[in-house]
Amino acid sequence: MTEKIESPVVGVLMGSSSDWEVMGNAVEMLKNFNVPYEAKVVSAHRMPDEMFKYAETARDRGIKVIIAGAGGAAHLPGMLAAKTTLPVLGVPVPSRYLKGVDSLYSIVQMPKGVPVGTFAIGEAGAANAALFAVEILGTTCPGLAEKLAEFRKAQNAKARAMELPA
Ligand code: RP5
Repeated sequence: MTEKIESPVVGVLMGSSSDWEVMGNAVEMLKNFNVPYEAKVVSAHRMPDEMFKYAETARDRGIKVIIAGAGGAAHLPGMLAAKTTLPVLGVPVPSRYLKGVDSLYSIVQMPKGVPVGTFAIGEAGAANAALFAVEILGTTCPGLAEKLAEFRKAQNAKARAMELPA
């Protein structure tokens, strides 16, 4: 029997393995929704040729959304977006000295014409970028849209059950 291997529809890229602690939150969320993904280190300034190749070939390989996390002068999301018309979601990774405010400004301030959807600095941004990718995929996949609705319901129930100290 041949096992059906689902090819990835979301690419989770990061500029360094040091970004994994944050970007792993995106992967975890995609796993929760059973979305086939691939995760790779593709550094914009250390692997520029590989970065361009990834962006140029992603659509033909079946990728629908790219999530890109980077820290510091975080040009990875913007440069990927320059080379593909797939949606690129940028996650600012906290940096050592400026704590990710540099990453945020680098990613969010794309000049008009080449958009990058920019998320919050750190874990919340990574998780929300994955949720946003699921929402995009959910526009054409009713099963995913249903799972998202269940996810929201669970959050609602959790918040309603919250209690404060007397
Ligand atoms: C960026 O430089 C990476 O995205 C990472 O956030 C930062 C530091 O990289 P390392 O020096 O830890 O490899 O390109």
